[in-house]
Amino acid sequence: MITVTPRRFLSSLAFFRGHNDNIMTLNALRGARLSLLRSLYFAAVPYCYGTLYKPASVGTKKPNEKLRETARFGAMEVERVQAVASLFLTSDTIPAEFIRPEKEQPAITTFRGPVPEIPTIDLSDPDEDNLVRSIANASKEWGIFQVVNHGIPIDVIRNLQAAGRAFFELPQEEKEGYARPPCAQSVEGYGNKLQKDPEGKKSWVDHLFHKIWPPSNINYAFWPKNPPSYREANEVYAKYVGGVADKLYKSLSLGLGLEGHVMKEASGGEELIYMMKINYYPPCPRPDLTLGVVAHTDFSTLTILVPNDVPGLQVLKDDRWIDAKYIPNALIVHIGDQIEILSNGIYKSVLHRSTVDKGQTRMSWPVFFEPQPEFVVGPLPQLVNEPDNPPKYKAKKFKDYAYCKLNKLPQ
Ligand SMILES: O=C(O)CCC(=O)C(=O)O
Repeated sequence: MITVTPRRFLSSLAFFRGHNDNIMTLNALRGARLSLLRSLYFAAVPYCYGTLYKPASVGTKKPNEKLRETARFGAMEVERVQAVASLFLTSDTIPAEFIRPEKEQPAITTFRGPVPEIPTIDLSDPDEDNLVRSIANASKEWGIFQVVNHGIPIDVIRNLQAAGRAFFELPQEEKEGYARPPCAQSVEGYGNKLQKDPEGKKSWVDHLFHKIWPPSNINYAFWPKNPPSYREANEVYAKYVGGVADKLYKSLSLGLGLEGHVMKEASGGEELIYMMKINYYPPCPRPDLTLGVVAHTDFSTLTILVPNDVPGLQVLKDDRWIDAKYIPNALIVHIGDQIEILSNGIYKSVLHRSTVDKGQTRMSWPVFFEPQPEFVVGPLPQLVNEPDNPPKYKAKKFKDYAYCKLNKLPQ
């Protein structure tokens, strides 16, 4: 019996193209190849995951070893959503594992009536009391707000975006050189799907994670060498975004009647890790059925996110999923779980998710401000008193919090 491996199947497609160019129009050929590749996707995915991919990638391989490995196991590229999307460009369907249950599908669950807008805050407001009040109120009522006049020059943001986009436009094999080793403890690297999904569903997004601060924690193996501007763009952005975070921590402290330095120190102080993530949501033929990032709150203290101009972020407000408006040059700030814990529940971490677009690539650049793994976070003693106001959360090391959350275990 001849076993049809994904590689044999691909070679026969190459043969097919070579011998039929003269009798088929290029477009017809492309259509035929796409539908054959789509069939290959459906036929080969279990094989690739179960047989080829696993044994080849167990262990912690260096990025360049992974690159060679991907070249050998070329069919592995179907694992990335960007590659899947390119096979379904002209289709009116998507693979079943991307179709969310109805209770999550954006077409069914997005609220379309009149809604209040996520607060927008001018960070250059000279009236500090007003600024503190606006940030504290938005953090209590929404857990999310947009900031304008934040002081990060437009060029710094454009350079960050251009470098990230150029990375995702590299050939698949080159991107695989930065893949997160499957058994690694850290989230750093190129890949998708971090959290376990009990129903085995997938999300329409690929990502790249790497630390951008502090310098002693950076692993440059996960920083793309291409485009060459990538490193400088990220280093410059790290300096600026840290300044915005400092300003926010200060207002969040003052908003609780605490001294300005408290929140940052209790979040990890100068050792705070800035974890960059780039989300790449390719165009999707059925954005009504799928999600980019599924509903979650962030593990972080704060998250500061740069979006591109394709809307997609949604937040749950008063039990309704509502769209975040795209505001040119604004940054989106999420209150994360650790600030909710430190404030003993006064500030709320925001439940959010992202949708995808039919015709355009959506991208976003969240930076998660996280404590070091061993750093302990719990309700601030200044905000707790027994018996009236007992702690609502356990104090625990950040690494233990993250482990429980990633593995859906009780905190
Ligand atoms: O892309 C977005 O707007 C949201 C991304 C997000 O929530 C995440 O990456 O955790």
